[in-house]
Amino acid sequence: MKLLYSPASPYARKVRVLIIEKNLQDQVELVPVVPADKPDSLISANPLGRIPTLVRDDGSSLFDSPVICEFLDTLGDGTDGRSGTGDGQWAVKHLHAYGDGISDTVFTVSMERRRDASEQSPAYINSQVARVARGLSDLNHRVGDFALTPNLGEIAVACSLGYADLRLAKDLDWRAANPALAAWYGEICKRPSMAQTEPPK
Ligand SMILES: N[C@@H](CCC(=O)N[C@@H](CS)C(=O)NCC(=O)O)C(=O)O
Repeated sequence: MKLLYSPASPYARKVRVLIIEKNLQDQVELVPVVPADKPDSLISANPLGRIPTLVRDDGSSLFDSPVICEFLDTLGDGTDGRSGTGDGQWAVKHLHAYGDGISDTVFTVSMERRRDASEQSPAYINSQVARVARGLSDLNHRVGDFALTPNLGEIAVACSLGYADLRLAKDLDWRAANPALAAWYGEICKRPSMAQTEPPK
């Protein structure tokens, strides 16, 4: 299989973290692409031109990242609880969506800042930064339940924090405001899966 990805994408990072956590490196080749260039390899697999996109050995493709993660979690030794089971799966899916929602919000700020300066809206950027701050403050109260052998929800949150560091470092001192979340993140970043997928500065 091939995973089309870019090194800074928090969504692709989740998939890359999961691949390492589940020891699937031999089964998935990582192929870096630049979505803005609309390479044929990406557009033919995903007409929406977004990464991550997984191209399976039979040529079929899977996106977006939650679908890829749930598929990969069925491989290897089978599901090892990364997706949750029974009623517990809903808490995992919820946290996964929560982490992705934070990444989505950071991503909108990043996109807004790529527009011409005269077209950017500081009020819009401030409202998005405030949305991230509210989410992280709430997660700071929930983090006591988080594990260090991460499920898909915890992986999504960890990758969203890495993305906030990458794109909102000057806007948000989230560690000072959220010490419990910062402590958990500091520990989870020691895992090889997180250390090996750190986005480029
Ligand atoms: N919900 C999607 C989001 C994917 C996404 O927005 N990826 C960005 C990169 S971080 C992308 O491909 N952007 C290129 C574009 O939209 O043209 C997922 O979870 O896979």
